[in-house]
Amino acid sequence: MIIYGSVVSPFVRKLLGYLGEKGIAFELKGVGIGDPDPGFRAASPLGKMPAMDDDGFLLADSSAIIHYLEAKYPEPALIPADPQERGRVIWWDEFGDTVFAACGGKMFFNRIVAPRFLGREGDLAAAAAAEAEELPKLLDYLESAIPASGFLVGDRLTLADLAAVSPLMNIRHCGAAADPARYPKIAAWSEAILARPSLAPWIAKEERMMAKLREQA
Ligand SMILES: N[C@@H](CCC(=O)N[C@@H](CS)C(=O)NCC(=O)O)C(=O)O
Repeated sequence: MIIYGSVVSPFVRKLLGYLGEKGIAFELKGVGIGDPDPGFRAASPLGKMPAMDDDGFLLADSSAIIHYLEAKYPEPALIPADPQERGRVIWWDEFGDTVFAACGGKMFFNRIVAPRFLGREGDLAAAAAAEAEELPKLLDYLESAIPASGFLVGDRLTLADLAAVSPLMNIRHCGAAADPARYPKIAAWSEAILARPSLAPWIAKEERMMAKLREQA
């Protein structure tokens, strides 16, 4: 199976963690925004990452790919069968992919992607507004919702944890990591999820990339 994407995309990071937790073998083919790679363009009609080629079956969108894989490889279940748990997992997947990724994206795109990868100025006012006005509300909600189990849904890792933790990395790359004094539960939960063997090597790789970018600046 080929996965197209970049390790710094929140949607790709979520999928990489999912694949690792499921033990599904894959090859990551690195592509950037607007990449002309024909395999990527065929798999992703809108040119967005991630996209997948599973032995000729092409699919784009992190959640679409994950639902396909969950049906194909049911164990271990990362989308629970229990109706209430399933509903809450999908809630967190939406939270991660929509409001949280959008807020982190305004910060990460305008401060890092535009100037460093696309060679143009980012909208720094939009990044600052997202950090000042959107981020605190989202972090306050997340802090209030992390249960004592250390997992967002039930007492084991699910897609919920991968989806909600992923945009935090982009925010962290912008130097705006959640303050552990104000957000102790987010700090402990995110540290534990990001340290899992499914994610840790990818996180180390993207941190090396970010360090290199800072050196070049
Ligand atoms: N809902 C999609 C979002 C994918 C997405 O927006 N990916 C971004 C990178 S983080 C992208 O490829 N943007 C390029 C573009 O919009 O042209 C998913 O979950 O995969």
